[in-house]
Order: sequence, then structure tokens, then C-alpha cells
Amino acid sequence: STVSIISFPFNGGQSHPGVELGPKELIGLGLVDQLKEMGYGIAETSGVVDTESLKPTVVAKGLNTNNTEWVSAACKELSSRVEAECRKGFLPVTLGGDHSLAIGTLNGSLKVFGDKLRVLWVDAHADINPLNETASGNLHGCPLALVCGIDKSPFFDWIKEHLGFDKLVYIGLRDVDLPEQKVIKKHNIKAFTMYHIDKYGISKVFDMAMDYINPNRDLPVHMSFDVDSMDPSVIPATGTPVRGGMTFREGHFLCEAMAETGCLVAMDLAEVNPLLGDKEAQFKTIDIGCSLVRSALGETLL
Ligand code: DIR
Ligand code: MN
Ligand code: MN
Ligand code: MN
Repeated sequence: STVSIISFPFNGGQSHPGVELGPKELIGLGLVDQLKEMGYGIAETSGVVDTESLKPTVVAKGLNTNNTEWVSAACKELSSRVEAECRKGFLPVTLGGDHSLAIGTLNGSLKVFGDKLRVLWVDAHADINPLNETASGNLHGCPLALVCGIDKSPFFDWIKEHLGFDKLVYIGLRDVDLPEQKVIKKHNIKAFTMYHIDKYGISKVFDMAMDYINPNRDLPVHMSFDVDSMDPSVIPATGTPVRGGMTFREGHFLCEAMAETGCLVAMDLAEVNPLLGDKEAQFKTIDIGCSLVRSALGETLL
């Protein structure tokens, strides 16, 4: 089968410069070649989204969120790339860039898979802050509010299809803002936090997450993986690290188990920031970023 590597060198959803360099560094360390070695065809059509050229020249004043027009324009373009690759029967892997990218990638998958689409969100954070309630104003903390239709912002009027709350599951949460806690409770969103990983182990947590969104293992799943779901000792070079995250094996096991279902139709790898930390921190973050993608695409240990 064919993987489309979509580079999304974008940092407008948060405040740490450098996250836009993620795709270049991941590919530079050999991700594309590694996937070829695993037997995948790599679509040459997917390419790089030119996020710089999508920077708006005029911006609205007084908004609660930063770079709103830029995030919207870049994600709209990303959505059409993901949609096109899925329609060809390819598996798009979007390399971020900050996690606001999921506004685009999930919209693209939703257009193709509609009501069947299920979403596995792997993150320390819930990324479901309503746009008028986000404390940081950073849109990487808001993508699911837009994707699930809590926010119908005029700046994102191209988002027509929404993900049902029962079609989403979280794994890895440990830093959830108050407005997000309210949203999760109000809409009864299924969430497995680090508490659940400690209590049941990652294998059982993955099975429970799949049993919830995809009990017969027959529906298409888009996995949006924020590398800050991993413990900062494993993935240090990321903008908003939170202690107490997944170990190296927990993260890889989750990706391996996702591959084993055969249901993965799209993946995002977000928030690799090659400018944060020292050389060793940067290298291991990029290296492990690559291995997480390989695991999700079915790399086995033997
Ligand atoms: C925080 C951080 N909840 C915010 N979010 C992050 O800014 O809304 N998401 N880092 O991955
Ligand atoms: Mn996060
Ligand atoms: Mn927080
Ligand atoms: Mn995130």
C-alpha cells in the first residue's frame, strides 16, 4: 500500500518557534526511506504545504485566538491535501507542525469517510478549548472544538462536517484545562488518562478505547498523535512537555496495536520541535518521532 507523507511546516497554533522544522528533520533522519524499506510505496504527490504563502496580510483585531486567519487558511489547504490522498486510497501521514494541523487533517478525513470515521487522539492535552474560552489563545489547544462543532467560528466557515463526540477517544491525558473538563463532561467524551494507563496497562487501555469507538474493528480510524503524550524523558523537544507521560514502550505499543487493527486510514504526528533542548534532546525526539510512525504503520520487532 501507499503512504502519502504530507509535510506541514507550521507554527501559528502556538508560541514556540521551531515546530515548523519538524517535518524537514523527521524526513532528514530518514523517515521516508525507512517506510520504503518496510515495503510502502511513497506518493510523490503529497509534498509540502506552503504555509508561509498562506499568511494573511490583513488580520482582524481583538480576537481571543492568535493567528486565527493563518491557522484557518493553512488548515483549509491541508484538509484538501488529506482528502485528495485518502480518495486515492493512500494513507496520509501528516508531519507537523503544531497540533492545530488537526483542524485540517480531520476535516479532510471526515469528508472522505463521513459518519464512519473514528478518531484516536493521543496527547497529554485534550485540545478542545472553545475559542472564546482558551486561556492561552493558542489554537493548537482548540482543534477538537472546531472539528466537533462546539465552535462555529466565522473564521473557520469552511468546516461543514463535524465529528460526533461518541466517535472520539483520548489516550494519555494529564493536563486538561477547566473549559476542556467542562466540555468533556458535558458531552460525555471517552477519555483514558495516564491514571488509566497506570491502572490497566496500555494494552488494556488500547483495547478499551477501540471497543468504545470501533467495537468490531471494521471502521476507519484517524490517529492524531501529539508527541507530548510521551514522557518528556523520552520526547523532550516539544513545546508543552508535561511530566508523567507514556514510556517509550507504551507509546510504541499503542502505535503497534493501532497498526494491528488494520483500521488506520490517516495519522498525524504533531509538536516535534527540533529547536528545543540540547542536541541529544533534539536527536532523540526526531528519532523516536520516526519510530512511532513506523510502529503505527506496522513495523514489527521480528
Ligand atoms: C493548553 C496547551 N491546553 C492550551 N495545549 C497543548 O494552550 O490550550 N496542546 N499544548 O497540545
Ligand atoms: Mn499536547
Ligand atoms: Mn494547561
Ligand atoms: Mn495536542
